[in-house]
Amino acid sequence: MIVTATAAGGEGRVSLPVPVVWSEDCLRHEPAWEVWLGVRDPGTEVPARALALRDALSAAGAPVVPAREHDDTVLRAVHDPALVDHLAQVWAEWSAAGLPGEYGRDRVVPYVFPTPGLLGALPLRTPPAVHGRAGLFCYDTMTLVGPGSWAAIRGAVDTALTAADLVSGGERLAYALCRPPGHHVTRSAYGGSCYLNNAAVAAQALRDAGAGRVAVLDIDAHHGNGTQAIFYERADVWYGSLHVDPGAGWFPHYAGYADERGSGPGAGANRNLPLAPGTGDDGWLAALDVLCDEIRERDADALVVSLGVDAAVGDPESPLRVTEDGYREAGRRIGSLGPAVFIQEGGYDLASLGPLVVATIDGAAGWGTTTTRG
Ligand code: SP5
Ligand code: ZN
Repeated sequence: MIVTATAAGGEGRVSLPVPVVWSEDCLRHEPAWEVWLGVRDPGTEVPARALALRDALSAAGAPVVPAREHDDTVLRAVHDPALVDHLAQVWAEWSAAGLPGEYGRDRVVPYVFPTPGLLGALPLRTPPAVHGRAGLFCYDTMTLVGPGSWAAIRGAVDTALTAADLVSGGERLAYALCRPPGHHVTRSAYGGSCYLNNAAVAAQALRDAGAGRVAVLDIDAHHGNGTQAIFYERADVWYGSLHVDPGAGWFPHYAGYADERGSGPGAGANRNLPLAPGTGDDGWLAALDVLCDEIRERDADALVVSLGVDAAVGDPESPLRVTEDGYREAGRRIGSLGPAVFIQEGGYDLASLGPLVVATIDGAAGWGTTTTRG
């Protein structure tokens, strides 16, 4: 029996019984800026996000578990090893080229992108100059690399893998406090404030640990184009997302449309539910139900949840209008699906981030209701 918190708290209160996986390294990435439409704006995906989340989850009583180091086996299966090597080395090369010191370029930002229209029939080369090579792996100007970035990027992967281990080992739920986030990263290209795809790595780890069918449910406000791309031709990992309609002018602009259903062996194993700007709890939860039904029909053995809380009404980065109660209800519905690894994605309102994630995880754990359950 679980005795749950009362409105007054105190007597009978039990802690949020979901392990929170944490790596101090995740604080080391300081993007500093986002170059958006040619102007350098202050970064939104800041270390304070992780501290706000950790503090709120600890205050709710969740056990904080250190991330364990993992080798690169799963990471290099999910991603092009050239992308992993690039991220590990690019800051050192950028510094060695004198770009920060002599030219005031304090972060890695690409300026030339090898689009299909540029290349035509030419082979895709690897430019020797690091400032030219940056655009080979990065598809936007908002996702900057600095001195501590690699430690945080790799720490986030270890965080996701540790949470996946916990669920493979029998925990019903685990939460990975990943930062930087990951769902915009394809097999070989990063962007959207993301560098390596933590959720995709967790999904592959669950597969490797014996789950035959894995579902990735993405409730971040933005479409997870990277996760979709990684699994687009696979039948063993289903991907479903609800997000603000890219066709209404929102990032990632080129993916996230309803007619993207998977291809080859993965045909039918991808589902996008784009939502109109302004969509609130009712429309968002109705779309969530469509995805939950599909996950049940597929009889997934394990679930990865890309948990972005930027669909919240107070978030500066999306026009969706989901409330904290909406997130709690989403948590309940997701929690009923089976074992789940929650991976932190976006969410940028520092004041409400923590309560939103606590509400979601709390809903999933079935904890925090006002009655005593048996
Ligand atoms: C993980 C995640 O949520 N990535 C989202 C990246 C999308 N960023 C788009 C940024 C657009 C420019 N922001 C303008 C700030 C207005 N408040
Ligand atoms: Zn987002």
